[in-house]
Amino acid sequence: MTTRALVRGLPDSFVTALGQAPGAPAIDLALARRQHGAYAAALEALGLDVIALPADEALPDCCFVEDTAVVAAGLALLTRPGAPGRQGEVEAAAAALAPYLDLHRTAAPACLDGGDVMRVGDTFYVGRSARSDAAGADALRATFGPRGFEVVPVDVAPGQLHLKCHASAPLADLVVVADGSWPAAVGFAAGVRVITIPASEGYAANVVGHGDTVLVAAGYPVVAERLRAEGLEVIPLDVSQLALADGSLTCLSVLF
Ligand code: CIR
Repeated sequence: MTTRALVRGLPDSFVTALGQAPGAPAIDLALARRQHGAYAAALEALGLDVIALPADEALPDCCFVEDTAVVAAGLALLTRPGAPGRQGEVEAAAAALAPYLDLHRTAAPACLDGGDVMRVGDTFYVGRSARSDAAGADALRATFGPRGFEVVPVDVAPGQLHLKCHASAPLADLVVVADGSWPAAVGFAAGVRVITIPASEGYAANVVGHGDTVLVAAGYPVVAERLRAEGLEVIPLDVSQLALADGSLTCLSVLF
């Protein structure tokens, strides 16, 4: 079965994207675009069918398409992003996904960002964050519960944008978490392997898996080594300019 990846280009206004830390270097737009292009090319090289939406100048953060939809079991839950200025990103994703998936919507006033939703097998862990609330988790449950998914709320550490900033599930039975970022009380199903990586490499806990390959942020040797030890092929990608806008690897695509 073909796996598709929805991605979206970077507008010039990306230099004003949310999440830039005071005093951080300015975003190099040309480099950011090259890094984004390399990401899409890596997905293509893995055999994914990449659907690239054009950027919208009115939506500086539109490349972070993950936040607009949660996809599983032939359904897409279109989100209602917690940052009001990002809510306009959803319609283009809806139009792109409509030919393939049965669309559901997150009704106002609920808020949900895809970056707060981590699927591990048939469980969705959903962050309670500044962007996603209890009603957003309810929307997830209403959409996917009838398909047999469980929804487990997880408190996101203060100061952390999304649940998946420091965690991801590159395989249905493999989770990568940064030390100290995942509440000890929230466990995983039997059979799920958990790689805990040093907090100093926490940014790179966010990886994208496809088959036995993982895309990993370049420059994080412990994470790369731990994934290789799991038998995975590691493809390092430099995403330094996307990171300046609080973005990481999963944020840049919706895989379905
Ligand atoms: C934002 O603050 O919304 C964007 N600058 C970054 C979004 C990153 N998305 C993600 O982690 N899923």
